[in-house]
Amino acid sequence: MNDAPGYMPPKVWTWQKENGGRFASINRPIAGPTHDKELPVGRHPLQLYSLGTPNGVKVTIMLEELLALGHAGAEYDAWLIRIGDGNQFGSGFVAVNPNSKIPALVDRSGPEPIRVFESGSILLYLAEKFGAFVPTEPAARAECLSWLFWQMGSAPYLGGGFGHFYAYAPTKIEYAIDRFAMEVKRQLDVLDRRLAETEYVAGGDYTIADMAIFPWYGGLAKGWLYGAAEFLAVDQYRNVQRWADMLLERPTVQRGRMVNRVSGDPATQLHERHDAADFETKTQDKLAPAKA
Ligand SMILES: N[C@@H](CCC(=O)N[C@@H](CS)C(=O)NCC(=O)O)C(=O)O
Repeated sequence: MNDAPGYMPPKVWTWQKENGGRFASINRPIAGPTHDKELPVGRHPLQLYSLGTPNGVKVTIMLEELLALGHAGAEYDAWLIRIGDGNQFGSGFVAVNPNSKIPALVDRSGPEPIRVFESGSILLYLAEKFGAFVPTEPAARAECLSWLFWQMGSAPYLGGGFGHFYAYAPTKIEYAIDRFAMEVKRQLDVLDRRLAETEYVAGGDYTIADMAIFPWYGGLAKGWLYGAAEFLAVDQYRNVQRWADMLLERPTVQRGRMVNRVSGDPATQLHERHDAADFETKTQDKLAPAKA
């Protein structure tokens, strides 16, 4: 096996700053803010502080879905949190999410602001607030929430496990890549078998379970994550592919994927979203002739 040679853990772990791999500059063993920085507040009831990663995209898809359904109360300002620059450690962000990770939401529609952190919790909060995308009938609701929490429990193996060791770790460790590739393929198979039985993940209806799972497992199936499509042979998961293609056709999903995005084709990046017209401006930018 091609393992890193001869590491013996010391009696007590100490922080070796240079050992953090690609994220050495932001990973720390302590919580709390590193600097004072208030968060900006826009004019809409909902203030989102996020980045266009799979966890961030779950929430922007949900907000775009709610707006498309006509819920004006779902109007939102999406502010950019650049995690590579440590924005998640500013005092204002930490006050909204003590865990210092995007996405974080503040609902300012009531007498007192309500903070919500953890993407699954934000999806459920919004679904309950607007009475949409989560079933009320007990069996259907249980199925939806089971798949939502399946995603929350599973994705760390995909991102923090497989993605980290396959794409980001400074050395390729066969044992770690093997272990997490096996688990991620098992997860893809779980989803594939489910989607062989039902149109959407929780059954016949599109729900927050789809919105949570799509950016991770749909993204993996479509080859957007970690350059691992061939390695994991994602084409073999035909039902996941069918479902991901179906969701990708939704204009709401397309818009949600643009918000707070800072990589890829510049035409697909809307760094901040403060108005529905921001998407059109973006499209016009794309169509406008280049300035001489
Ligand atoms: N369980 C959390 C995970 C959030 C998460 O890991 N966010 C990442 C970006 S996808 C982050 O903010 N990382 C910054 C850091 O770890 O400092 C959720 O679903 O909201």
